[in-house]
Amino acid sequence: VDLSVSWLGLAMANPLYNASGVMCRSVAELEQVRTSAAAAVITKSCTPQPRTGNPEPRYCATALGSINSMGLPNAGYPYYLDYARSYPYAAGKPLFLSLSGMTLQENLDMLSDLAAAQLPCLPEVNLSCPNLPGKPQLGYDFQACHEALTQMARVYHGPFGVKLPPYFDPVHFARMAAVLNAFPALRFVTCINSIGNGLVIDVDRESVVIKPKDGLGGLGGSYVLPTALANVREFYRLLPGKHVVGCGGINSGREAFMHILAGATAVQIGTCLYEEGEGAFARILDELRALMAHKGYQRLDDFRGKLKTL
Ligand code: RRO
Repeated sequence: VDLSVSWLGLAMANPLYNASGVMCRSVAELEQVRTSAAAAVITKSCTPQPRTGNPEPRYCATALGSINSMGLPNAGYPYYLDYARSYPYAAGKPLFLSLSGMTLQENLDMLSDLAAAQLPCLPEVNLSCPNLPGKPQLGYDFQACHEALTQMARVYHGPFGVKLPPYFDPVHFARMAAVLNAFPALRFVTCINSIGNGLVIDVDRESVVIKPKDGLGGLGGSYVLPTALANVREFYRLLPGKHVVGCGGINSGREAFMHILAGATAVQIGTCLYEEGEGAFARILDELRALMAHKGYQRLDDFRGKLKTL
């Protein structure tokens, strides 16, 4: 069984890497991912200046997934740029840099600087952080997304991608796809960020479980799998010629298979990686390989995007 993926001129030994935000804030964490069975690495979303993020507790795992309101804690764009400058690209694990400016101007500043640096890493611009008090998710404002992408494409001419929030309505899928299809340099979309502003309740304590926003936070893990799959499948159909990266609810080879069947080129692991550690990559790969062998598939192209309807 051959798990390799080649896309955007990049070669990956397999389709798995970390979801931005998990195991990727410090160089030590990034190196944990890079030296694992993951086939690529993405950094924590960054802002021009370092941020400490929201007050703790700000992440909690449950039986079905996780809730977080981290608030974009990060070491600052220059820290991740330094990592990207010294990254061993020749070792064959592509590097993605997640950018999440607090304003359009901050994204433009980071993208201009990254363009000047001429590095082989690819930006994934985060249009979907749900956890900044008072700030709506850009991905839910189609006109603002069109304006932001127009200005970003003016300062950054290379291939890039965006991290999208989950959408829940066919009209919204179509409207966002129309925006994204206007930008040929936009080569991939990552679906999905966490489902924003859920509320997890602890019955024993009769309390919320995270401190920021009186307990509201982004949901990840098994809670979000069907929503993630719907977003992957819909954007796979609506964005011909672009790649969809699947993220949301992958705990085993089975969910990785589902994302790829729905059309994902590659897949990211978030909550499961946070809870299990980097050993999750090798385990999920073993399971995916076994499932493919059982079905008689030799490579990912044999089933990618081939989800049947009734
Ligand atoms: O840091 C966060 O609170 C965070 C971000 Br930027 C994001 O994009 N998604 C998420 O679940 N948490």
